[in-house]
Amino acid sequence: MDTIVAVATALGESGIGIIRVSGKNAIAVVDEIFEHKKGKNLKNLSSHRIYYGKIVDNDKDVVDEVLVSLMKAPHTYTREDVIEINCHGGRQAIMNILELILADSENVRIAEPGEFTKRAFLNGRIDLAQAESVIDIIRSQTDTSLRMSMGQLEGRLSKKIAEISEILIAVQAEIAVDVDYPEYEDEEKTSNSAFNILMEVRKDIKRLLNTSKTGRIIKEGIKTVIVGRPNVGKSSLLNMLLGEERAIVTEIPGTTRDTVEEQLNLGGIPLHIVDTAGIRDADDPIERIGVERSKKALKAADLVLLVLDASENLSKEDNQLLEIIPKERSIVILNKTDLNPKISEENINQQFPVVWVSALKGEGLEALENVVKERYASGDFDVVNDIIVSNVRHITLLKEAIELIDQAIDTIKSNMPIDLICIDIEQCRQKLGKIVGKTIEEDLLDHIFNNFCLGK
Ligand SMILES: Nc1nc2c(ncn2[C@@H]2O[C@H](COP(=O)(O)OP(=O)(O)OP(=O)(O)O)[C@@H](O)[C@H]2O)c(=O)[nH]1
Ligand SMILES: [Mg+2]
Repeated sequence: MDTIVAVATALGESGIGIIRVSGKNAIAVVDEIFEHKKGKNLKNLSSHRIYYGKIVDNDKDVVDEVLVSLMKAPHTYTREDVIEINCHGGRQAIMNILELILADSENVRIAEPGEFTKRAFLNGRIDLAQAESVIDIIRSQTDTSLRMSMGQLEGRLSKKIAEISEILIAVQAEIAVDVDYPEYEDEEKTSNSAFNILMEVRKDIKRLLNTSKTGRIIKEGIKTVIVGRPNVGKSSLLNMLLGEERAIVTEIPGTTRDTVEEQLNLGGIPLHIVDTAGIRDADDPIERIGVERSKKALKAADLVLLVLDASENLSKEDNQLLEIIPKERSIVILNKTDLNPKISEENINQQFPVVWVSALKGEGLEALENVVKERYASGDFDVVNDIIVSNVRHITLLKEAIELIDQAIDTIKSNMPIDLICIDIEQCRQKLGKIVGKTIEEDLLDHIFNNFCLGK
């Protein structure tokens, strides 16, 4: 494999920046530009140590003062030789060093996104499910989501998949014996035992799948949409939740034309939140498009926050909205409580939880937090210790695996020859194998790792 290099830290002003090199030429490439304080070459120094020195250009001018981590194969992130150069964090220092390394274009090239982790997978240090968890860890917005992804990196899901696969192999083996030595085996006994085992396997996979809704919410956030008629304070509510002036707020109805999307953390629960254009029968064509989008967002949401202006009587639009929002997924926000209230909870259909808020004064945040927590806290699962499936690819494969188990179970139930279920079981094992990357196509691999950031 080629030797690759990339900047592993975010580019911007920071204390340090890290440039990472991996591959058989890694040490030689860095030795060309690194002047160790004691004049030694990295190739002659011990592994898993950090060395102080300078990066110099072709004219031996000093480019930066650095610390170089030397990690010789195989005990490294990629299982190849890895060097990490810790330089000053400014964009220029990092780019100058990167350019110097890339000048040796015969021996090193820039890495693709996720290529270091892809190598960790291809070289057998981690399996595919673990590799996928790395990007989830990087993207984690909450402690819960970080812990969930760490569990996957530690191999909890992989271990469970391996367990299930082994059970399936045992079933296959038993059937094979039955077919090869029918005189010693009792087909009915084999059938019964296969049936019982498959029912258990089904339960196991089902249990994993049952965690996927929680898993998805923990990872992607609850899809939340703020709706209401114009000027009730939707954008103000978004800004209050974010703690910054993200969306434009004015006293003019129809201020928000297009949807505004943000990711936020509400008391440990991640929300993917959308502020929408006020819903009314608009004449303005641009506003009308916005209103259509709001209605669409309403349909796709896990959670709807309907904002009403408590300082005004319920209008026709408010009542219409109260009719169309989904009963089990909505919370009614009575905003502008700093003004004289004209509506009270009695005016609202009792099916909805009601929260009083003043987005202007920043009041009521905690009450809203509590209602959301009550609804979505992952009470049923222990995110730290349970296996929680959150990756769409894994969920799809588990669903396919369960279908194959069901087919096999049906075959046994209808008293067909037992060896007929072997194909289903084999295919089921292959589906499970794809989760950990045992049987996987090259283009799918590219697709998975292309979602990574550079330098990881
Ligand atoms: N007194 C008071 N005024 C508020 C409160 N929240 C919002 N407002 C005011 O109400 C007006 C409209 O606020 P926005 O947040 O723009 O309302 P919106 O629902 O996003 O409006 P559109 O985008 O036009 O649909 C602004 O003048 C806000 O300052 C509140 O809690 N109390
Ligand atoms: Mg608005």
